[in-house]
Parts: sequence; C-alpha cells; structure tokens
Amino acid sequence: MKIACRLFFAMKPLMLGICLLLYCFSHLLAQSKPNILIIYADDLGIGDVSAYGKGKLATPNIDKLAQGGLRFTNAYATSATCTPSRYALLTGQYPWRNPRAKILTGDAPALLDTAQKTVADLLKTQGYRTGVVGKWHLGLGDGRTDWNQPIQQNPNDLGFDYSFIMAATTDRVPTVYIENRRVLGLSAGDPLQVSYEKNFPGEPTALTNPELLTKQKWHHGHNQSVHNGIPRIGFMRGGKSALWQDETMGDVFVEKALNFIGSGATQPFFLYFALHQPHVPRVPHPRFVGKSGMGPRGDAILELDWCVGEMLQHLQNKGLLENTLIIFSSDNGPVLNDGYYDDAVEKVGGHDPFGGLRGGKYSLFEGGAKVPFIVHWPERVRPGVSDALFCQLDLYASLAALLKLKTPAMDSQDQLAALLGKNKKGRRELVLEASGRLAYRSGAYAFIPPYKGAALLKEVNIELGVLPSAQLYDLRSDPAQKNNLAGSSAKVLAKLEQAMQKAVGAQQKISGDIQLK
Ligand code: NG6
Ligand code: CA
Repeated sequence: MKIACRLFFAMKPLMLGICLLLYCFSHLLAQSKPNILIIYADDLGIGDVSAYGKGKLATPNIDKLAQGGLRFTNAYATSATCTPSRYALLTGQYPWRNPRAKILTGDAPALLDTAQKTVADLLKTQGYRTGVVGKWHLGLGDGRTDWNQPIQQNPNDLGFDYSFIMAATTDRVPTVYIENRRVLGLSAGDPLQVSYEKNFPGEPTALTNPELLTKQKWHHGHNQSVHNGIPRIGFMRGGKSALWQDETMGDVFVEKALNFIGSGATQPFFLYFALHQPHVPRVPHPRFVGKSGMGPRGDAILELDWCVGEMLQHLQNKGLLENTLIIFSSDNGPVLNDGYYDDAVEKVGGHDPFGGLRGGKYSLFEGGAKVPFIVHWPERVRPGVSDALFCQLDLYASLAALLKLKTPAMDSQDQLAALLGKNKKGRRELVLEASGRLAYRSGAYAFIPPYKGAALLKEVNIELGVLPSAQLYDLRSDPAQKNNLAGSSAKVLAKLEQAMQKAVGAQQKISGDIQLK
C-alpha cells in the first residue's frame, strides 16, 4: 500500500501533464471543426440579392458573402413554401414523404418526431453547441399546447441546446417569442390562449373592428386577431405583456443570435438563423422605412441585409470568420402580394424579385423553389460561381460527410464536393414540391406531370405550374420556361416520366393529382 502511495505521488506531475496535453489536444480538435451558420431568409428571391445581378435592390452585406464565397445559380429549396423546405433542411428527408409537412398553423403539433435525428442532433454528437434563432414553423408540442407552461416537443428536444423562436410565421398567432420552452415576458395574471377554430368571446378581429388596422390592411386571408395594428391568421387572447413588436424583430433576432455565438472560443457552434424577412406582414424597423423606394417589401430586404452584416461583423470581430461555414439561402421563392395591402406590387418598379424565373412562391415552376444560395468559408471555399445542381436537402448528408460521419440511407445526398466548389455537377436529379404536387429536375430538364387545378393562384398572381398535360422545359436554353417541349420531345418526356416515377417510388403515382399517403 505504501509503495502504491509513493508511486502515485511520484507520478502525479506526469499524470497532470498528460491530462493537460489531452485537454489541449481535444480543445484543438474541437476548434479545427468549422462553426456552421445557416442564415435562412423567408420568401427571398434570386432577383432580390444584388449579387445575382437580376434586380434593382442593393444588398451589400449578402453580396460580401457572395464575393468572398461561392454563389450557386442552380440551387433549390425542396419546396415552394416554408414548412416543407425547413423540414427537409433539418431532417434530410423529402417533405412530400410526410403528408403533414405542409404550411402549418401556429398551434400545430410538432411535425418532427423527437426520435427523428436533425442536423442539430448530428452536430451535437460532434461537440457542437447548437442553436436556433428565428422562425420555426415546424409545429410544437402535441397540438394542445398550454402556452403558459413549458412547451414540450420543441427545438430543445430536436438537438438544439438553445432556441429563441416564433412558433410559426409573423402573420400567424401567437405573436410571441419562445425562448427554450417558455413564452417570453408572460405575466401570470394574463394567460395567453390561442385557437385556429374560433374566436374568444368579445375579442376584436379585423372584421369586427377594422379601425384597429392602423399599420396594414388585409388583402386576402389575415382577417382574424389583430396585434400591433396588423391583422393575423388565427385567434388569440391575453398574453399582452408577451406580444412582440414587429418593428424590432430583426434587432431582437440579431441580438439573440450574437449572444448565442458569443466569443465562440471554447466550442464550435451550429446556428440555424431563420430570419423572417421579407415574409408578410413586412414591418421593418423605422430606420429602414422608405430606404428602398419599393415600399415595405424592399425595406424589409434592406433590414435582412443589415442582419447579415451584423453577423459578419461579429464573426470578424471575434476572429471567427475564417473558420465559419456560412450558408445563406431562402426557404422558397418570392411573392409580392401575399395577403396584405403593403404596396409590394405597386412599388416594385423595375425590380424583378423572381430574377426572370417563371412562377414564384407556391409554384412548381422555377420561381417556386430555386433560391439564392451562397456558401462562405474562407478556410476551405474559393470564391466563385457554381452551376452545380444542389438542394438544401443535401446539407444533412454533406455536413455529416464534412465531419466524416456516416448517415443512414436517406433522401439527403452527400454533395459536400459540390457544396465546397470541388464538383461542378452536383445532383443528377431532384424532386421538387409545391402544395403536395411534385415536379422533377434531371440535368438541364424540368418535367412537370399533368395536374388538375387552377393554373394561376389569383390572389397572389402567381402561375402554379399546374396544367392538365405534361410539361417539359430545357432550362439551359429556356430558363424562363417559356417553351414547353412536351409535344415535340416525346422520347425525352417518356424517359423523364419514368425516371421521376422511380425517384418518387412506386407507391405514389406521379400523374394526375398526387394523393399523398
Ligand atoms: C398562406 C398565407 C400566406 C403565408 C403562407 C405561408 C393566406 C391567405 N396566405 O396560407 O400569407 O403566410 O401561407 O408562407 O393566409 S410560408 O412562407 O410560411 O410558407
Ligand atoms: Ca417562406
């Protein structure tokens, strides 16, 4: 025993030394992993980013990312609306395999099963500190959420160490922030209640009390509860001390995102920063009002650009910019009038948010899911432009590959080489979704099966890509999808139809209106 004790004391400095070395080594290893920052805009078009050279707005900060990074010209969200695109981004699965992956209400139950692994889960296993700040819109709880209690089945159960979110969209109740399970700023005497079925007795709505609409009026939909002079979707009562101010939302999200990143010194971080601009209602801070000359939509994009600038500046100040992989994109294509009288159509002038593409948000045409996509990582990515076919769906497997991890079989593909600019081709094929209908990309071809239904979504004035006969476009020669080759290229058409059916799987018929299981 005595000898053992003596030996222990003799070895103590050595053991301490070894521990110190191990600690330093693991620290170094952790730091060699890049920080990962996904900046995800809401309804931003390719033409809205000046680096794409298609529109008339100036977005100098997003352009900085493009100038110092890789700008993709052929990158897609999986879908033409928010919830399904976000679902795919976080899970690596095609959203159309899940019939619930559609635009959700603000009180919808959690879309993701907590057993399902998200990108955040994946990165957490690799020592990342994980956070989400901004728009969630993937459902919360079991559908019977008591907003006054800790909220279960929220991002903190899906791999995120920290969450600061809005439940759904800026135009849906509840118009409150939720920080790690708790609605922020609630007072005990004024509980918050939410319903998407019926109004609470005596509560004003946009229909009963139009005089309350002091900031924006509704054009279609959006005529239920009113908060901050703006009518919303859904009914809400109480929780007055917790209600957000739309004008400061950009500032609040930036502050929370920067707090989360902090000095970034000890551990690599993953931040999913899901900004709300330029989704409706467009209510930027007064310091941006009138600055674009295009009304609230343009001003909101200037605010979005400012948010990006703040993130860049912080990373630079903290010495983190070189080893942070920043991915900037949008959840779906642009829309002008999305339900409010906000002058988006009237003041757009010569600006083209769609960047010359046909369709827009909600559409199977290119304008629906083709989005700005920029990768910035000074240590590993050389500045340039990439035409590779890339989908946000592939971030899951590509980030896994970056960390040398294997993923189970999934829709997400390891396209790391394309993401980093080493491969110029990217995906071979891609299935896109809009309101449960599907379209197909293969090489330069876009194929849309025949569908029943209206060709134009009248209220928003966007062509949906829906026609009773098949459509085929060669995007190389016809990026605006003006020339339907279905009648003249029967062979290619048949081949694509078959290939799409194979990609979708035999259980789902691609022709006619798809009945999602
Ligand atoms: C639509 C809303 C639209 C927007 C969209 C979701 C109406 C009439 N329109 O139903 O304003 O909220 O849903 O947008 O209510 S997304 O970008 O979150 O998918
Ligand atoms: Ca969106």
